[in-house]
Amino acid sequence: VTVGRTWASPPATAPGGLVAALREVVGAAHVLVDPELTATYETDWTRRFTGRAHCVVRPASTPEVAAVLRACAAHAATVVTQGGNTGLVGGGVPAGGEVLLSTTRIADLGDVDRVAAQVTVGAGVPLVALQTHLRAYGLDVGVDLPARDSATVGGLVATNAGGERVLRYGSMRAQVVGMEAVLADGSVLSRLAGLPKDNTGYDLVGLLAGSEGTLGVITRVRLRLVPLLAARSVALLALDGIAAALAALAALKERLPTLDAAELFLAEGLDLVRSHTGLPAPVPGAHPAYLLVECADRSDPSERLLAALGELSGAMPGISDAVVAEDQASRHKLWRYREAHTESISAVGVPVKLDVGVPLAAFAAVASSVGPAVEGAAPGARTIVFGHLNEGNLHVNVLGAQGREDAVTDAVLRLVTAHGGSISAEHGVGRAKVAWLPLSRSEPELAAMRAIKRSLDPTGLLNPGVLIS
Ligand code: FAD
Ligand code: 2HG
Ligand code: ZN
Repeated sequence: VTVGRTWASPPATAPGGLVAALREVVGAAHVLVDPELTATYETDWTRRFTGRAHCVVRPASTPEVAAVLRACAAHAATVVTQGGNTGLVGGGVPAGGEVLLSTTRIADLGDVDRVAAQVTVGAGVPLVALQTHLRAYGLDVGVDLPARDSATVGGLVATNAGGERVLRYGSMRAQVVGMEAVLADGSVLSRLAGLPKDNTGYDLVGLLAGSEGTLGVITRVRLRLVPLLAARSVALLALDGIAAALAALAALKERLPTLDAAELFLAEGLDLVRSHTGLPAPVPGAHPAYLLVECADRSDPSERLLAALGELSGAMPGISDAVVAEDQASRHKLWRYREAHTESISAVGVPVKLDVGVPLAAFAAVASSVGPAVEGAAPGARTIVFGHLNEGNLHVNVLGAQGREDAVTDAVLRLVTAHGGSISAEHGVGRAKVAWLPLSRSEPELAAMRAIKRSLDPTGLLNPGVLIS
């Protein structure tokens, strides 16, 4: 098992002449070999995964990507695709010696088709740039997440990212109505018509979504859009435990058709966020659990949210306190308590990140068993748990487990799958969880996945060691 540790940095020794060939394709300025320039591409956001690239190549279009892949194939070099490098499972950084293909120059923002409510954009467009582009049309994209400033559309599709609005709109795959992608042999799949009805066989677009760069390089994406719902209201509930959070969520879903987020964090995560950010306590006192909910509509949803909370506070003893934010600055402040978890954890150390999906019926049991499971695998390690409650998506972050990463991963993923859960809810498998994929996929499924990989990428050019061993 080669997960759970930082890879050594072998000398970049891909076959000679490749850099020259790539310069021919994209221009000398867009092939980086100087370690000072390549360094930021070679380590992932968490700092857990790192490896030297043979070089970094930055094509600007689909034909350039195709020519890059052909050149790499001709030189028997392997390729790792990278978008915004915000991935959390080590899938977008080299293990050592690969060509790193950065998509950030493929950043065209197409005209919005208002009738169809669709847009085609380059894979390297950051999510925030897409959101800004759409705002002018009164439209939005159905996925949002804290890495929005850097995460790219291509990365979001390749990982089938989830985030904070899955409750209302589904994950990234559900937003994709078309795609252009370059396969390992340089051929181009182009399905950008965005036809709402198109029953002509295998769903290749859906297959590439969530393939984590192992089947092709996504270059353009056609997305379905949702109305921009600028009238928002956020509430933070302080609760006596996870069971109360689940009960409150069920009651709020019944009452609030405009609900679009339901995020959970616990006392320990809040303490960490507060010491990192200097934020004051959101409500007086300390509470075991917090549920952040957001409603979004064309007209102000605050009144209905307040009314629903009023009904709950009389009927549910587990709710200790609640605060509601209506204006943008106060909403942002409440969101910070939840969204600042990842950076606050990384400020303390390099965590083992385990993003898992748990059936809601087992959610409270798993969430409370995770700490003891980690303690058994890495005594003294610190476990911080938070996540997207509606989807049963727990983010288990373990600090202070250096040298015990595999043991911690094994303990948590076995606990989760023993309760019918998934080893990855939204971040993907990447390099971090390859060894544990059989916990979530049966042997026939793995065989089918390997057969697909072999038929689309017979030489193993793309993202070797990611997703499929
Ligand atoms: P990268 O990190 O560059 O790559 C990720 C994977 O996709 C790699 O395997 C890479 O090879 C592949 N890839 C990237 N671009 C392409 C392409 N064009 N074609 C083919 N393969 C490609 N994720 C969530 O799901 N929900 C969250 O709420 C969430 N919050 C986050 C918060 C923070 C602070 C951070 C740092 C990360 C968070 N993430 C979250 C993880 C991350 O943002 C997502 O996985 C995102 O989709 C990665 O996009 P990226 O452009 O950074 O991809
Ligand atoms: C989030 O929901 C992200 O904030 C990151 O998915 C989770 O840091 C994590 O573990
Ligand atoms: Zn998340």
